[in-house]
Amino acid sequence: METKTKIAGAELNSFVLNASGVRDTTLEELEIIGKSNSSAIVMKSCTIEPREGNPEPRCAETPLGIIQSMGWPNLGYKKYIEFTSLLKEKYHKPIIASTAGFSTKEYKEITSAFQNSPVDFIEVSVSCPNIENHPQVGYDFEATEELLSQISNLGPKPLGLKLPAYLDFIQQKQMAKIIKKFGISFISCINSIGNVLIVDSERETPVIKSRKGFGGLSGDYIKPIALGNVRGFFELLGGEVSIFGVGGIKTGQDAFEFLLAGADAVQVGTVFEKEGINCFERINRELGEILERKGYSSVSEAKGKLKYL
Ligand code: RRO
Repeated sequence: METKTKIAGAELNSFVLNASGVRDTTLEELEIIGKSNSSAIVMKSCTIEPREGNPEPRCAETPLGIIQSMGWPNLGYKKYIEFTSLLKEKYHKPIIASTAGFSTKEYKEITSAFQNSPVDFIEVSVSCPNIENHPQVGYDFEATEELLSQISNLGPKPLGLKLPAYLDFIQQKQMAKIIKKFGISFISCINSIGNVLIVDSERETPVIKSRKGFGGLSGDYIKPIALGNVRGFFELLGGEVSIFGVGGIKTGQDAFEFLLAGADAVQVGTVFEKEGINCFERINRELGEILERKGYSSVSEAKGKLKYL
């Protein structure tokens, strides 16, 4: 069964796409996503200048997920604008830019440039962990308002926010108010959970080197937290703002759980890293089978339909 869906009014031909940050930094990697069954191409969060990122080893897999402190390695936003034209022409699927910055001025320059590019959506990351002395903007509501007052009116393309995990409803409420105030079109819940530590007890060291072992956590560990954020925002935003569910989705059943919670589509990162491009077709097929077995005729029929006990 098809799993067509819509984000900010635009059609995606399936419910499953890649999440920013995994195998999406170089043109070669983006072309692999282009050829895959990912329903859009999400690009690595980019900064004004190219960055090499943090020292290696900066990423470690565990059976339940990944910890990483990549440090925003990317080619600089101008390259991603160049890539967008090429990718759109070749792969005919929506392209989502992901923006990062060290100041409002930088976010403004990058967002403005993407507004004047062929990109389809702009996902503004206010949740990048992993930079020394650079807090995640999304945990500072005043700073988020100030940022959005500068970048939410720079052009016609749908603007979204990649949010950090909120562990208290008051934080979700404050952010929902800001999302409505600035007419944000979509949100992506959640980024990896920042500043966790995984210890190798044999070596008596952290499992990654950068930032004394602190890193962002993804995969199975974070799925219930991501679900809680998707559901919280779905209720607060009344279904008016599109939601990408992100965090620990590796099967069609996971995708279905996010759909019930209120997601319009899901982005997959950790499973893409571990399994490769096959994951897009597989998760999508599994989701279609579940919908069919349960008698739903479309994704939209099941959206947000979580039943309370
Ligand atoms: O590059 C990174 O360290 C990174 C980014 Br920009 C992000 O948004 N989330 C993450 O877990 N790592």
